[in-house]
Parts: sequence; structure tokens; C-alpha cells
Amino acid sequence: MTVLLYACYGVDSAAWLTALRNELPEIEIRESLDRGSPSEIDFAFVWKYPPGLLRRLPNLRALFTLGAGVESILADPDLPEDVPLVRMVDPGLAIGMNEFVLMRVLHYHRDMPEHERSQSARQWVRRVPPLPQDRRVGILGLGKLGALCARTLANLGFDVAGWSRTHKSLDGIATFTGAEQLPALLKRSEILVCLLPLTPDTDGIINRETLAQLPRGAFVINVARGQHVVDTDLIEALDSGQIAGATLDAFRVEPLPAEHPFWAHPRITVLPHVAAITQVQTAARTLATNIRSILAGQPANHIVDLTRGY
Ligand code: NDP
Ligand code: OXD
Repeated sequence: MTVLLYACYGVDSAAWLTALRNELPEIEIRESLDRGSPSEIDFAFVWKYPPGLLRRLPNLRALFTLGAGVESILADPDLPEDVPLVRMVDPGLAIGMNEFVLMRVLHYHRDMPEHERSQSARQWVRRVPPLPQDRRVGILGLGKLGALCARTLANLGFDVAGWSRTHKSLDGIATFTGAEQLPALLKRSEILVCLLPLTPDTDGIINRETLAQLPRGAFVINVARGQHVVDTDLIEALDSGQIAGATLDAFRVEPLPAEHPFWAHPRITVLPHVAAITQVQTAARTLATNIRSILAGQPANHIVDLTRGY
């Protein structure tokens, strides 16, 4: 049994190898195709691999991603349709996203951008935030990450609503379903968090029309994909005061080009795709559990639905 680990772009391959070899001591793990024959590879763990890689693996039994979003792998013309594609669902990743969303929601809820502006002007201005029950947070996407963030915020007392493609029932959280209920979710979202997968249906979903449906002075936190946001529409909404601030962790082009207007916008916080990072230790365990399921004849967990796109 042989696994290929192919990861670049900020992934610590050495740490992954150590963790995977600890979790799967009975399995050979190769770091490249330079050794042995590619036809010996049964499973591949990949993230940001070079074009043509999958074409070279004729006997793959399952393909695992080291990250949660799979849109770039789905766009690979060499992706085999008959090999399960398994996305990353990792407790470490979820903890990171939960922390990040909570941090940015609290930042806006407690008026931190205004306090920071006051400090720059050496002004002592005391602002009284509303109670969390009077702060309406909307979460686009109620999957593994969105539902966790929604629960955390609701447990702190925020008035939380979430939006998904299929109906969800979550204790203490108002839920909205499908395109026809999106306006109702937007209308009540003073802080909007995007945790959707990137699909043809969600591409450009944060645009002039949807931003205009948020309450005036709302905040936007995009921790999903850059393509969810129409960049010029967001800047226009910020400049007009319709949107009071935005936290952006993902961009159409990454790294965000130095000349992009987001960098210098006074109401935008740019982060280099760090909201949540797959944690080697916990994720290696998840991968090992999944590999063992497959070897025992069980289906893997978290298989991507290729037609749905996530
Ligand atoms: P899931 O697949 O678990 O959840 C996706 C959610 O989005 C589901 O609730 C789904 O609805 C909903 N959804 C999908 N399409 C639509 C649609 N057309 N209309 C309404 N709702 C829709 O994904 P995760 O929670 O694991 O991850 C979400 C995204 O977060 C990833 O795809 C990735 O892009 C991003 N991410 C970003 C990271 C970062 O560091 N910035 C790190 C990790 C992930 P339903 O439940 O009905 O299927
Ligand atoms: C992602 C990830 O999908 O880093 O963005 O997992």
C-alpha cells in the first residue's frame, strides 16, 4: 500500500510526513514520483499540485485534499470521475475558523475600528455596544465550519441566522434556505460572514445587489473564497458607507497583488488566507482513519459530490 503526499504552497511537508508516518506506520508514504512507479500509488494527499499530476496516477483508489475548499481540484481536467475525492474536515481547522470568526465578529460588535480611529486622533470616545442579543449576525453556509461558528456566536447570546442550500434546523439559530430566502437573511445581517464553498451558484454572491440588501453600516467577513466577492462592488459599497468595514481572508488572486486597492483601503482588513489552517496533527489522524475505513471496505467520510461541487 503506497500513499503519495504532494503538497506545496505553505504546507510543511516534513511535518506532514512525520505525522502521517506516525499515524500510518504500515503504509509507505512517498513525497514525490521520483521513486518507484506512479502505478504503485494507491492514495494521494494533495494541495496545490502541478498540472498533469493526476494523469500520472492510473491506479488511484481515493484522492484526499489537505484543505477544505475543493474548487481548484474540481477544475482539474485530469480529475478521475470514478475515484472518490475526499475533502479535509479537520477538528484543528474548525477550531481555527471558529476562533477567527468569533474574533472578527467581536471586533466589529465592540466598535473596534472606531476605537482605533479615535486612538489615531488622540480622542477619548466611549462607545456603548449593544447587547449581543441585539446584534444580528448572518452566516452564509451552514456546513462543517459555518454551523460551528453559528453555534459559538449563538451560545454567546448573539442573534444568529444562517443560510444553506438545503433546510437546516439548528437550536437557537434562525435558518434560511435557497436563493429565494437569501434576501431575508441579508436584510437582517448587521455582520455577514461568508463560509460558502465556491461553486457556480456562489461565485460573486457578495455583489452590489446583495450588499445593498444588508442594513446600512453592516460589516462583511469573507473567510471563504475571493471569488465570492465582486471586488469593485465591495469597494463601492464601503466608499458609500453602505458597508462600514470588511475583513477579507481570501482573494481572487493569491497572494493579493501589491497594487490591489484592498491593501490600502481604510475600512478593509486584509489577511493572507490564515483564518483556518489544516493542523497537521489532527488532520493526519483524520486521514489515517479514512484510509483505514477504505481498506476495511467502508466508504470514506466527506466525499465531495462532484455534481454539487462541494
Ligand atoms: P461544507 O461543505 O461543510 O458546507 C458548505 C455549506 O454551504 C453548506 O451548508 C451548504 O448547504 C452551503 N451551500 C453550498 N452551496 C450553497 C448555495 N448555492 N446556496 C446556499 N448554501 C449553499 O463546507 P465547510 O464548512 O467545510 O467549508 C466552507 C468553505 O470555507 C470551504 O469551501 C472553503 O472555501 C472555506 N475555507 C476557508 C478557509 C480559510 O482559511 N479562509 C479554511 C477552510 C475553509 P447544504 O448544507 O444545504 O449543503
Ligand atoms: C481552504 C483551506 O480551503 O485552507 O481554504 O483549507
